[in-house]
Amino acid sequence: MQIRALSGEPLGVEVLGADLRTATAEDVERMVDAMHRTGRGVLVVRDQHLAPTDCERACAMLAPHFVAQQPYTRWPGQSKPIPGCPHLALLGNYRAREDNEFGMDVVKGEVIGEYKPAKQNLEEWHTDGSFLPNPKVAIALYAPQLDDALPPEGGETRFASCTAAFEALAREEQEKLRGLCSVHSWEKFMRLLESRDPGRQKVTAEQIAEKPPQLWPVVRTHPVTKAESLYINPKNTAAVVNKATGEPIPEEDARRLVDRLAEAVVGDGLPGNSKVYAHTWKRGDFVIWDNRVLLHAASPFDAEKYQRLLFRMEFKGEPVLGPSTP
Ligand SMILES: O=C(O)CCC(=O)C(=O)O
Repeated sequence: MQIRALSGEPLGVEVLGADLRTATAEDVERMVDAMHRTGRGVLVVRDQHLAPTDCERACAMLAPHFVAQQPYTRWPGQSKPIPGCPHLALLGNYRAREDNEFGMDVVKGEVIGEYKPAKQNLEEWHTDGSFLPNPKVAIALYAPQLDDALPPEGGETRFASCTAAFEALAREEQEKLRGLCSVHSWEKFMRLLESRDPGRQKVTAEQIAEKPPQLWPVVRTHPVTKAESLYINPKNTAAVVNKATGEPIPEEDARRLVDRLAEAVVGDGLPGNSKVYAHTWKRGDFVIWDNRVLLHAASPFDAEKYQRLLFRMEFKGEPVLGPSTP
């Protein structure tokens, strides 16, 4: 097994010559260690041949490093369950080649994944579930060995490091940011999705009450590497609050600050930008990323011409640790 930094990229390590169907706990530990220490939170394992149940096994092996596997709880628009794979969801516009593809309750020709067209803009960049009391620690995607399930252009998954962005800031600015928190709001996120799609069912006051906003530090510490990084989510930030006084800063200043910090992380967000690793999917790629220290975004592709299918798994959350220098 060879583990090396992704050549010419700002982040990411790749593993060659490994098989996640038979990898030992020691192999997995080496991969995760390289992902944290060298990869700034992105690990790409190449050339895998994984059935859905093998993905389950791979994630069970990874789980001790990322709190625990998160069971897949389905809401409208998401993929149907795969029998025997309680942690697995499907992403993309792929149509079943036959009835009961992957053992699912689907008919030939049915779209079997959750498909949300991506945009190229900065708004697409996010970290998953920051509005939860325990934001997710990691997400994994796998590109199955199918010859018609990846677009030949577009459809990359883009990553940018919130740790690198924090480290590049001036000391005085780092110090200022350590004194701020931001409000991560599920309602704000839902209203954004509703504004993009007027036909989308509006969330109710009751649903909003079930997911109250969370106040998280703008600078967080990684529990393993102890590195500090920015923790922002432009899609769902409702306010920025001064930690010492508990007072929100003026709304316009908060919006400008979050936009500026997002730009510090992703630049213009486009593939080719020196801050961005755009993962071009190949059949058999298994990618896991540390959701605590990265922003990510899917790139658009021509869904009229091409199909895309990825298996998706996630890992449970943990409370966000504040700055290591109070
Ligand atoms: O489809 C992709 O490339 C990214 C998916 C994503 O944003 C996620 O799983 O949170």
